[in-house]
This record gives sequence, C-alpha cells and structure tokens, in this order.
Amino acid sequence: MKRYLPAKWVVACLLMIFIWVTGCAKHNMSVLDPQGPVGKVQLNLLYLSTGIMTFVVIVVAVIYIYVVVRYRERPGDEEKDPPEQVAGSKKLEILWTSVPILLLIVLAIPTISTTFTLNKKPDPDHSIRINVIGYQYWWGFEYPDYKVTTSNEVHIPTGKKVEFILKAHDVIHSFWVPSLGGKEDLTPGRTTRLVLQADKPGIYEGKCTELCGASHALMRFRVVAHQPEDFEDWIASQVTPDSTPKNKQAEQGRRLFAQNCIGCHAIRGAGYKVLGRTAPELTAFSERTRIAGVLDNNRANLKSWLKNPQGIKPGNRMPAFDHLTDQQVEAMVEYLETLK
Ligand code: HEC
Ligand SMILES: [Cu+2]
Repeated sequence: MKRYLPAKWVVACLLMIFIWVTGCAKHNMSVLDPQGPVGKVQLNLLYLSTGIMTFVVIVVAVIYIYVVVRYRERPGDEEKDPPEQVAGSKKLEILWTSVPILLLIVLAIPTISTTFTLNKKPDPDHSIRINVIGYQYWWGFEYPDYKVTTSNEVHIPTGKKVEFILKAHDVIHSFWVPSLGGKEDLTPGRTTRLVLQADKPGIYEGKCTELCGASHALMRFRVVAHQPEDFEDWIASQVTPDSTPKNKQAEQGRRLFAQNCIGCHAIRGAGYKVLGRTAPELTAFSERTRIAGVLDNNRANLKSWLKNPQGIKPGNRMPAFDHLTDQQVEAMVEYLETLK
C-alpha cells in the first residue's frame, strides 16, 4: 500500500491535536461559556469580529484560488506572450477602499458602545464594591462597606454587579476570571476598575495573567458566587468570626501563631493585639477551599505548606518553618483548620 504521509508527520499531527484537546477539560475557565452578562456581551463581540475575519479570509481565499487556477500557465503557452499589464482601475480602488471601511465601522460601533457601557459605574444600591490588591503571588480582597478582608477566595452575590477596584502592591498583575468576563491590569500607583457579574451560584476560577515573577503561573484565586441571602450569611460570619481555639492543641497553635506568624498574617477575633498586613488574612481559614490558591485545603497539605512554602510556590514571600517540631506544626494546623 502506498503511504501518503510519513510517520513523523502523523505523530506530529496527533501531538498537536492532543495539545489542543487538553484545553477541553471541565475547568470553568472558558470565555466561550460565559456565566454572566458581561462575559456574554463580550462573547458576542468576539463572534462578530471572528465572523468578519472569517468572511474576509474566505473572500480572499476564493479570489486567490480562482486566479491561480484560471490564469495558470498551460502547456503550449508562448513565453514571449506576457499577460496584459493593467495599472489603476477606479472601480477596483473604490471597492477595496470602501469595503474595509464599512467592515471596520460595523466592528467599531458595537465595540466602542459596549466598552463604554461596561465601564459605567454601577448604581451603588444594586451593586457591591470590592478592593482587590495584587501581591507577588496572592490576592487580597477587602469589602469596604462591611469592613471585611479575605484572601485568594472572593465571595460575591449572584445577580448583582460587582465593582472590583484594582491595585497592585508590588509589580504589574492582571485580574482575570475567564467565565465572568475580560481581564484588567493592576498597575502600581494606579487604580483600575472592572465590573463583573455572575448569574448562577458556583465557583469560578481566576488567574493572574501578567507575568509577575517566578510563581506567576501559581497566582490563582477563586470567585465563589452565592445567592444574595447566602452572601449576607457569609458576610455576617466574616464580621464576627469564631476564632477561639477549640481544644488544648489548638490553644498551643494559637500561641505559636502569635510567636511566628502574626507579624505577617492577620486573624480577626482571636485576641491578637497586632495584625500583620503583608500576607493573606487567615480569618475563618478552615472554610477556604484552597491553600495559597494552589493546594486543596486539608491538614496534610497545610503541613507541607508550613514546612516548605518555597517548594510549593517558588519565590513567594513566606519563609519555611522547618525549625518547628512536627508536634508544633500539627498544633498550628489544628488551630488554623478549626477557624470558622
Ligand atoms: C514573613 C512573612 C510571613 C510569615 C512570618 C508567615 N507567613 Fe504565611 N504567608 C506569607 C505570604 C507572603 C503568603 C502568601 C504566599 C503566596 O501565596 O504567594 C503566606 C501564605 C500563607 C498561607 C496560605 C494563605 C491562603 O490564603 O491560602 C498560610 C496558611 C500561611 N501562610 C500560614 C502561616 C503560618 C501558620 C505562619 C507561622 C508559622 C506563617 N504563615 C508565617 C508570609 C508569611
Ligand atoms: Cu501576578
């Protein structure tokens, strides 16, 4: 049998298809499956521009193929017979100037008007404000209207516009929740804004999309959307957190935390006199789904994080606590994993 394709080409094609389909996993991170009005409007713009592009590609390809076939050299053609040379055709010049202008107008009108609509300041009675601060390599979230702070997991109510007010603590970061809408940069010394909305309760994955250092790829976060009543419950639980140690071991953990960790981290409602602000707030830590945005929140993972944070997120600003004994680390794990 005749072989049409060399084996290495087949392998290369399969590899490419494989890499391509790895993007198909169910990860709640698809711009093509928007979960709120902002993402939907932006997807429509995407379809419009892709539609126009496809139209242009098809027209150009058809003309090109037609010309190549129709005017190709045929056997018997005399070389001394060059094709007729034409220069300047008013009709053609007008056509290929006006068609692109028209296409650009069709693209520009909805794009500009949508940009302005999406950037409008939402009505304060039907929206909430959240300050977002980007740090190497974690996210701080503040609810200025409720005096609540949290990190790496931001809770929002469904069906309401959420105005994110973005600031960078150190270098440029970029805030992106693909299934809710487009991204926005966080730039040191500047404040930027992004309005998003989720229609359904659920967890939406977010990511930093501006190369910001060694652990940029691990600078992940989650948006947790609740029904408005459940959101109010969540806020209430954050305003008065239950931060008292539940047993002897946790009591020891609380003391160790005061000696080793409070300079950077804060836990509200635990009776600490100072609260660190250079690291993620850990109030109600047991209710988080992840540790540092990358590990599932469980005791084994928390222990690994405390022993070797640099092995998990290279270059991050938390030192290793390998001088503490296993027993001491376990006491802190017990304490943190019972904070509600
Ligand atoms: C020098 C400041 C510093 C000290 C001291 C420190 N940490 Fe951290 N910690 C950080 C920073 C910065 C991060 C964020 C790392 C990242 O994700 O980039 C962090 C992250 C964490 C996280 C994950 C937070 C989240 O939102 O998921 C936990 C849990 C944690 N630290 C616990 C501790 C404990 C327990 C101690 C004391 C034994 C401690 N840290 C001491 C700076 C510190
Ligand atoms: Cu970043």
